[in-house]
Amino acid sequence: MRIDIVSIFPMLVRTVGDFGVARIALERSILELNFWDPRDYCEDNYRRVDDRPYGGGPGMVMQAPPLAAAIRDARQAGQGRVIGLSPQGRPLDQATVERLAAESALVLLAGRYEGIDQRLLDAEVDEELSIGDYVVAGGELPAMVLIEALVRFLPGVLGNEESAKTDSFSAGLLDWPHYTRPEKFEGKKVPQTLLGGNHNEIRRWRLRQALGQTWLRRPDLLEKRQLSEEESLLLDEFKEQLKGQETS
Ligand code: 9D3
Repeated sequence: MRIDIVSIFPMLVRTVGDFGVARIALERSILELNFWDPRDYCEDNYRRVDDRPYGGGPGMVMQAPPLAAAIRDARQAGQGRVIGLSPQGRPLDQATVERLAAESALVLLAGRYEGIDQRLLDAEVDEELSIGDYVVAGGELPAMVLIEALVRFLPGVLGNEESAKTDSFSAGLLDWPHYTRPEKFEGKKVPQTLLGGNHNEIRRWRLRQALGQTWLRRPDLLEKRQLSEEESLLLDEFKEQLKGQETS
């Protein structure tokens, strides 16, 4: 996948490729990152990309002309759809990540200041995405979040076939609890089921925990999801176990 990033802080966004899965993807040429700095497209000698908002008020607005020129070059070079990172965008979710990961190229637009001239957004941006209902200072970290999420779905990135399998087993649920050595830590033992070799019991334990933790912490996720007969039974077992713990 080729990703072209339009940002006044290319050095910030490029660090996403210095570590972890994105680094592996870059090394294997499964991922290519290209950068387009709107300041390189300024007409003035001060490399200005912002100006005061029409109508008044605090903060500055990113000007359309340098952004338009950078996006046009990025589009021409990469041929990708333009995704704008914005607090006004649709909240990013896993289904969107998987849909975008199937594209061969994307252009990501990361803004700074209070916002971007609306005429630029109307003319050049195909889709606007937010990473959640909280405020960060610009679109660069959201773009990096999207890149890391996308890379996990690119074919040939280490472990992604195995992860895809477990992800579909527990799709729409929170993870089950994980344990590794030592078997006893500060007096607390690893659940007995995980130490035995009964794979069906281990599978049922994990699914029961995933359903139970989701019910406790994110009931909104369960409402969106239809439970199978086995899943309903396992969730009931989790609730019964919880009652037992409360009275003991
Ligand atoms: C008071 C109005 N603010 C909008 C919520 C102004 C404003 C704050 C921060 C405008 C832009 C920004 C910079 N943020 C992003 O560009 C951004 C973002 C975010 O702040 N939260 C979640 N997702 C995203 S994607 C891009």
